Amino acid sequence: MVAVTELGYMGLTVSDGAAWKDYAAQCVGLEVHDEGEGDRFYLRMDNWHHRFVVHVGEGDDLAYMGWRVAGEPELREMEELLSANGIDYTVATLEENEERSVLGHLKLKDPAGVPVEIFYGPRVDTHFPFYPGRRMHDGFVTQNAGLGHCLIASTDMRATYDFYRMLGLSGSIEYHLGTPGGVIKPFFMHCNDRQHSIAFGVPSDGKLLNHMMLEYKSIDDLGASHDIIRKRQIPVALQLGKHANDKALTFYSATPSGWLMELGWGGCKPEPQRSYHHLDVFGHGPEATGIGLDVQL
Ligand code: MBD
Ligand code: FE
Repeated sequence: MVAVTELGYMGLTVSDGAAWKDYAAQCVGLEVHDEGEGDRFYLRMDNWHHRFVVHVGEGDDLAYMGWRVAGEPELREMEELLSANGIDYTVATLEENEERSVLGHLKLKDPAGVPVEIFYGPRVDTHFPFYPGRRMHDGFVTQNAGLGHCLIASTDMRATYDFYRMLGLSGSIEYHLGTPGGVIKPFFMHCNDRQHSIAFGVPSDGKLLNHMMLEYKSIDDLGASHDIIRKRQIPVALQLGKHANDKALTFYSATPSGWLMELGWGGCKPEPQRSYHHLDVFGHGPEATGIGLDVQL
C-alpha cells in the first residue's frame, strides 16, 4: 500500500512579513531566503530549496501542508487510492509544480478543510547548504523525519483519523488531558522516524494551525532559542518540559501570527504498540493562557 513518507513542506499566510523574517532568523535560527517575488519568501532548514513558503498578505494561518511520496508511481497510486475512497482532488499543472518546486503534486482537503498537498520530487539545492539565520551549534532534525510536526484543527476526530490513516499514517489517541472545558483526547500520527508528524483533537480557536514543532539536533540550540525568546519577552504558553509520548524536551511560545511554535530537542521514534498518558514526564507548566493550548500536561 502506498503511504506518505514525510511532512515535507508547509505554506503559511502571514500579515507581517518583516516580523516573521526577524522571528524566524533570530528566535528560531531558520534561514530566510527571499527571491524578490514580493508576495512571498522562503524559510530553509536543510539543503531543500525551502521547507516553508511564507505568503505575505491576508491572514495568519496554515495555507497548506505538503506530504511526500517517493516518486511518480506512488503519486499515481495515491490518485487511485483517493478515487477509490471518493475523495476529491486535482492534479497540479506544470506551472503549479514549478511554483512549489516539486516534480508533481495533488491538491485536496482533509475533512476539516485543511489544504493538503501530496507531492514527489522536491527541489534539493545541494550547492546551497543551509546557512542558519543566527549563530547555531548544529542544524535541525529533518532527513528521515520530515520538517517537524503540526497540530491542526479537526471538526470530526474520527473522520480526520480515517483520512490520515488512508494517506498511510499510523497512531492513536495518546493523551487524556484536562482543560478548562473538560477532558480532551488528542490523536498523534506518524509515517517515519519522527514519533508524530501530525496531531489533532485540541479545540481550535478558529485557526487551522494550533502549533508546529521544529527539532534541533543540539540541546544547546534549544537553550539559545529559549534565552532569546525569554529576553524578548515573547509569551510562553507552556514552559520547558518533556513529553511522555515523543520524549522531546520542548517549550511553546507565540509566533508573530499568534499560533504557537514548539521548539524542541531529543524526540524519539514511534513505538510499534499504542499507549496513552495523563501527564508529561516533567515540566510544561502553563504560563501565558488564551493562546491555544490551555492544557494540563
Ligand atoms: C506534543 O508535541 C504536543 O504538542 C502535545 C500537546 C502533547 C504531546 C506532544
Ligand atoms: Fe506538539
